[in-house]
Amino acid sequence: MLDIKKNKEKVFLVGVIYADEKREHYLESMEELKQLAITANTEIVDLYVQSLPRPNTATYIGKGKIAEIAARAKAEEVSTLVFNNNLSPSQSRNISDLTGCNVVDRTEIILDIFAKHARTKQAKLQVELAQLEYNYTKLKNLWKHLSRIQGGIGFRGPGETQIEIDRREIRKRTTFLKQKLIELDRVSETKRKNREDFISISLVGYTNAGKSTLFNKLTDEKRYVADQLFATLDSKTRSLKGYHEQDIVLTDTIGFIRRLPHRLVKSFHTTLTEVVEADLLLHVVDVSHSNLEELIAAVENVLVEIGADDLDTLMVFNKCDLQESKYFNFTKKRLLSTYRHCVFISAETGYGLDELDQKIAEFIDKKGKTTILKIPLQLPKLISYIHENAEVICEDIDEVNEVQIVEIKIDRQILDNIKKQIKKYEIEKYINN
Ligand SMILES: Nc1nc2c(ncn2[C@@H]2O[C@H](COP(=O)(O)OP(=O)(O)OP(=O)(O)O)[C@@H](O)[C@H]2O)c(=O)[nH]1
Ligand SMILES: [Mg+2]
Repeated sequence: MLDIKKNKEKVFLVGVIYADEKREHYLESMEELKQLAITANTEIVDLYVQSLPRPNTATYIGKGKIAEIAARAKAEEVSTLVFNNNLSPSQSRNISDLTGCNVVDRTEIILDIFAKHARTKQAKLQVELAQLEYNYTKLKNLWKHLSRIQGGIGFRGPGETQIEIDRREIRKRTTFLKQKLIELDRVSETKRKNREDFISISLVGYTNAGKSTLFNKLTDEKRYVADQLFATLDSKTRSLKGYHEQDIVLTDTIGFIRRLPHRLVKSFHTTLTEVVEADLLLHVVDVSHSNLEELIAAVENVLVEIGADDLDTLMVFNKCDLQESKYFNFTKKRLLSTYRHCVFISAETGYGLDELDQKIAEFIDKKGKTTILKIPLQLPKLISYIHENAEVICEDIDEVNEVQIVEIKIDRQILDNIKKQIKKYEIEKYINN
């Protein structure tokens, strides 16, 4: 029989606890790195955690620790070190030289999982874009580093020239991928348009919270569900079963994680559009997680980043079946006092789904026909146009994000035109960025 374990890459996980960091907090993030490494199909041989006032500039962890790891790696045939933080290009290179191992940082392992899990054309392009952009940043830093050491005016070493060529190639490919994604986005936009008279609900939440399980339960789909991180990388929309069938569509999409690389969020912009344009978000939370507030905060941060933080949100506390009843009552009480709109369910057993259904129905009944828009301040004519053509309920200026937020009642067709203008502006900004 084939021993699958033998084919797995053997790895050590490595992390640093800084002086100002809580140990418990850090260990949890190491636990998450463990999950990432398992999802990436590696065999974890051991974990190394070092307490340091600050990371070592040259080797990230101490030289002594590096020597210890190098010896163990050789003895145990470990080929890769996975770091719980992002490393500078010179740190990666130094560690690799000293240990003879491949060095992978947190962003790279996330990108590796994304690459393995990408199924649709769109997801594949999005992952490639994120990988290129991450490599580009690394090359840029490496280039800076080389020019600092080799320094002399007019000096152009062969390494430097190669990096210049790589950078140009990466830039070319990046522009190509962005264009392709915009083309695919047009197709998705047409699909979204056909659904415009529907009320749209999107599932958001930390990876592994149970979004796809709930999606399958509420629709007739059989999406891939797995006890691993980032099982879902694309989005899918289906109409909701039962009572609201004609009116509501539900979208399942990619899960979030703490310290999700910013570039990844940007690359997944087309997939995440479904989230931004939803009428209601169902924020699915794994209630059995020991530190769920932090997971909620991580998701909220990404929602801010993609501009979906002001949408109506219902907190859906899932996996209630995993909680022992005495703790569950305590947790429930605490969460009820913090979150006004919440419901407790188990997507697996069906517990609480009637209540969820009822909350969704209440939301639909309540939802008037007003729309909230964020208009870039750079589009003053569009703002005047809105004043002339819509009934403005209220408005405010968000100076930090340079947008005017308006709540309006408006004709559907005019709203479409306005959205198109905003989209066009955002795409141009995105390509030029
Ligand atoms: N016990 C229990 N397990 C659940 C429940 N809901 C989901 N799970 C399990 O949790 C794991 C993750 O479920 P998914 O539905 O794939 O989670 P997801 O949020 O879509 O995850 P990503 O797509 O990776 O972001 C699977 O093993 C599910 O079987 C639940 O209510 N109770
Ligand atoms: Mg999923």
